[in-house]
Amino acid sequence: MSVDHAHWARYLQAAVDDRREVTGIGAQLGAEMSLDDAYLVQDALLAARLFHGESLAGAKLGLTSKAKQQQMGVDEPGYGWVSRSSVVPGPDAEVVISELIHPRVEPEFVFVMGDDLEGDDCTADDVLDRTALVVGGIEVIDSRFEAFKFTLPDVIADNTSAARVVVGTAGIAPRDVDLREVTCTFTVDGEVTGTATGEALLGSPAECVALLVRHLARSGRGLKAGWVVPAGAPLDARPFGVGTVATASYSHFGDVTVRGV
Ligand code: 0L1
Ligand code: MG
Repeated sequence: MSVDHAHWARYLQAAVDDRREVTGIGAQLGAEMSLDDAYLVQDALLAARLFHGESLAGAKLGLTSKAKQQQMGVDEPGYGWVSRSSVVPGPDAEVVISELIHPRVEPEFVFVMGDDLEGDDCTADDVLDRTALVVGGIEVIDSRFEAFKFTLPDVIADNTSAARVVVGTAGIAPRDVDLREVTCTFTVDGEVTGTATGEALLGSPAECVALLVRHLARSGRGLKAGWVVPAGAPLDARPFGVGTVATASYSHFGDVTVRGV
């Protein structure tokens, strides 16, 4: 099956620009896209955004916890890009809901890179060596697909539903604590949705970032010093609308709060 990557990138960008849900790509092709094709659609989407003046502030992982994989019915992580305009400084932030389609919020462990990092043999130790800080965050995801229903290739083409990411400031050096033991409690409108530790991210947040680096190495790319790298949500995502207040409280990174306005 031949996939027109630029066409599907325009299709997804139009959904972002018009703030409307669209039908899954695989459903329209009549067959599931390959993951390679999905990443090529994602690349075409990124290239168009860079052409129109966007810049990169990082890269991300999604679907790295069982909670997220079960919520979305997939069994592998996905990788995407963090654009500069999507980064919202925390720890207390507001996000304009009318700019989005049907957003959800989820807590994130965010790596702030101290040095460039690339290589198909990257390990969790390499990640810890090149990371300046790990901070708490909240990602606002906004699948462009109807009712957040998608296949893994669809969501990868859609840059893993990335929309906004609130990045906290109270971080710690990555070797000052075992990141697997950092706890996160997520509260939405006063209700605790759950508590999890970093271990929920495929056993190790640093190993998640190493997976991302090895993925980027397949196309000769890597992480850059100063980039932010959300490693994934240890808990499932919750609806986020006007008036919603979500707080992620981390044992070692303090609180990060986002309000929908
Ligand atoms: O960051 C994420 O885990 C999002 C991945 C895509 C799945 C979703 O939209 O929930
Ligand atoms: Mg996420």
